[in-house]
Amino acid sequence: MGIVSPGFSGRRRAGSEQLPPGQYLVEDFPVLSAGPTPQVSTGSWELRLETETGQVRSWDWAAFQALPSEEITVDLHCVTKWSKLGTGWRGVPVQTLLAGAETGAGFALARSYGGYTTNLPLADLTGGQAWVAFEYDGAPLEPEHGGPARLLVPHLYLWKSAKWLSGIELRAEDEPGFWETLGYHNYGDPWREQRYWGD
Ligand SMILES: Nc1nc2c(c(=O)[nH]1)N[C@H]1C(S)=C(S)[C@@H](COP(=O)(O)O)O[C@H]1N2
Ligand SMILES: [Mo]
Repeated sequence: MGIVSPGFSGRRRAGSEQLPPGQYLVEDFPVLSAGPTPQVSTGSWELRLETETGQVRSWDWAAFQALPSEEITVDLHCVTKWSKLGTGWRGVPVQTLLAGAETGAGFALARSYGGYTTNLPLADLTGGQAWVAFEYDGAPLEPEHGGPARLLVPHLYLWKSAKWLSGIELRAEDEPGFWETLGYHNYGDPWREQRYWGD
């Protein structure tokens, strides 16, 4: 077991390379949800981090808001082929939530209010490439886009960015989440066009 430490940081691309293969640009912000929007009030909101040995930490809204957050501008790429460039968010780096957590886990499962799940390597949540975002475009994140707070992992297809985030479980073994079980790629790198199983 070790302490989670900062790793590599996300790739940066410029100019004509901004759109991954097979994607088209949108100017609006589509809403894609597999079910109804859960109504989660900040008064009852809780974010839970559980390690593979069962250690649990949790933050209520006030404790979460007291964490250092940062403004980020990132591109979004949905597996249904729309991309939106230069979106502005405020969020707490996942690295900050993990700081000091004793874990040797290689994987994480994000859980949402409403039951949605998605899996990813823990390394993709650290090193300044993933946030728990609670503002979009300078305003509180709207419920339809995942408010009060959502995971934001912009270097992977957007289904990995769990809306209405309720928890992150650190795991020794990988376990496919909602869309991954239904045939979406286990990793989902838009630059390698990893949309579905076998891509
Ligand atoms: N909890 C939850 N998170 C989710 C989803 C969902 O259905 N439920 N859909 C995913 C998919 S497929 C996409 S493309 C993005 C869409 O985010 P948006 O609605 O803010 O555009 O959310 C992702 N996160
Ligand atoms: Mo999606």
